[in-house]
Amino acid sequence: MTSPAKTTVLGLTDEELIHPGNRACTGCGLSVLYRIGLKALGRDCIFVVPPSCLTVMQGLYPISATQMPVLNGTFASTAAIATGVRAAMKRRGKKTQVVAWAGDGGTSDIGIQALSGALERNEDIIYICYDNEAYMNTGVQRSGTTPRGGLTTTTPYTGKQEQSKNVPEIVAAHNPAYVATCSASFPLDFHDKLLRAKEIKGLKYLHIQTPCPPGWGCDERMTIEIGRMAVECGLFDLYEIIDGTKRLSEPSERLLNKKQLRPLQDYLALQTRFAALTEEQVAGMQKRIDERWKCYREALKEEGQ
Ligand SMILES: Cc1ncc(C[n+]2csc(CCOP(=O)(O)OP(=O)(O)O)c2C)c(N)n1
Ligand code: SF4
Ligand SMILES: [Mg+2]
Repeated sequence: MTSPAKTTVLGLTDEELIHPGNRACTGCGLSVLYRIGLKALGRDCIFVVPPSCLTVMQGLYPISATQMPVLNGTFASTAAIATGVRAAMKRRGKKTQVVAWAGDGGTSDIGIQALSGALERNEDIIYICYDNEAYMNTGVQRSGTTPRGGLTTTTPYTGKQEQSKNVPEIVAAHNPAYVATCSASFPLDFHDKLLRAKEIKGLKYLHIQTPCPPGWGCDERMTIEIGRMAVECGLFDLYEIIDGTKRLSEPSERLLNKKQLRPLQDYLALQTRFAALTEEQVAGMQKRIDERWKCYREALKEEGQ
């Protein structure tokens, strides 16, 4: 497969679809994503957003940070509402993109049944999950995607005990039209994945790791660096699945040529949420990452690349 076209910073449209000034915290990864994501989506779309930091960022009526229509729904029903809005648009003969944009709590936990239903029906919507790995808007409670060992306000002092849910893989098991993982630290990669998603019929799912300084206990100026580290350590893999074929995206693909990945400890050390991890736990996490990347390399060898 040839590499897809890449947008550079200079190639982004000058048009801003969010107003200057919003209620996001300083250093919020979501605010970067949202600004760049809207540039890819363009004006002809309607957002469906459940309770989350995004609702706060967008503002309460009549104050709004977004120039496009936004429908705020209940926590459990984002994908179901988006289904209905898309059906209404179709009835009116409109191509308007319907974009469900939810947090990890709203996706991996309470919204998962509505998402699973929409996936099964292969609804013609874009579903974006920005994953800041906890319920941030309500004070950093653990979610289904909080990493094991991570501290939140509702985990024991030893950190979360359970393995996190791999939502993109759960979604991929439904065989939708398009699945992609993205990072707030690679906004142009996200931008171009959205451009591709817009051209595909059926359900398109994008899952974005999104650093959150107050929730992760990191320096506000480190947002982009920390998200980059997650990718460079091989912890968070960027990929696309189109027609059932998985392909690593360039920031992750380039790791295949590296003899050694950046140590996971570099990433963990910058965040107080990982303060409870023991040396053995970190070593176990590092081992799992190394094994996964060994599998990627072996699969590539088998393909003869
Ligand atoms: C049924 C229901 N339960 C709880 C809430 C309270 N609530 C609002 S936002 C939120 C957290 C959402 O977390 P997530 O989806 O991860 O988005 P984030 O806040 O991290 O952006 C919660 C628990 C609610 N609005 N509705
Ligand atoms: S709590 Fe985190 S995700 Fe929410 S607005 Fe602040 S930085 Fe962004
Ligand atoms: Mg969240």
